[in-house]
Amino acid sequence: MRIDVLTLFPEMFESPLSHSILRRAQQQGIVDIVLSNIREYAAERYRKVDDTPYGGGPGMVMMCGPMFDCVEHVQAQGAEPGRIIMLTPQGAPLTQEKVVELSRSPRLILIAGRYEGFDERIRQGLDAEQMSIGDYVLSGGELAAMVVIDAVVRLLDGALGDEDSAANDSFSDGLLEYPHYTRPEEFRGMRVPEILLSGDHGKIAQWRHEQSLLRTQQQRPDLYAAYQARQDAQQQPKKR
Ligand code: 9D3
Repeated sequence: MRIDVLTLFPEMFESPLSHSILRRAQQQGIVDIVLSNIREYAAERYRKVDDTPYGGGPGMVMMCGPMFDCVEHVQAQGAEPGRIIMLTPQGAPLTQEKVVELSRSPRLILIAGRYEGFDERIRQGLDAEQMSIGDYVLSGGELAAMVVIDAVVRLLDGALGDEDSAANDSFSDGLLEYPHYTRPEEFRGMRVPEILLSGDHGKIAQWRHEQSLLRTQQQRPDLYAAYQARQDAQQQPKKR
């Protein structure tokens, strides 16, 4: 997969991309992540990438010119036009389902913005999708783009080591994970549950499933309701 990132702050991406899974995936050729600085596509004098909004109002708006030039430049570097995704608070919040869908694309072009927002003709003219990572306010789209990259790349074939497995993740069966413990058996008076020391793998699996259900019910009633609905649907298939 190729991932292009269009940003005014390419340096923000360097550390996250040079550690752990993201670094390994790039070294192994599983993903090619290319950073482009939008400012390099601005007109020579002043290198302007933003301007005041027509109609007035606060803040600045990202201009069309540099953005179109930057997208067209990176698109010319690959056979695939790619899915163009703008990180904006106006997009639908990212879900694991969406992440899986994105991971099946051969190319993503992520656009991270600053300022109040993008000139609407960027979305329109590039036929870009909009994506948010949740209902809270960030200072720009860069961290959101990194979240998308991290979530997508770890799903690519060969990106995870043997120990990790995407299939075992929270959300893969719609339940939260059971609690984990490692040595020592007792820490500051808190003991590891006896069952985990018993060696009875059947009982342990059962306990972990119960804990998953309990945690999901307590921490994420929304996920729990959806899980139950799925179970009920399996128990009593709709007659047609
Ligand atoms: C004052 C109105 N603000 C809209 C809520 C303006 C505004 C806030 C934050 C405009 C841009 C931003 C920067 N945020 C992003 O670019 C962003 C974002 C986010 O803030 N939250 C969750 N997902 C995303 S994706 C991009």
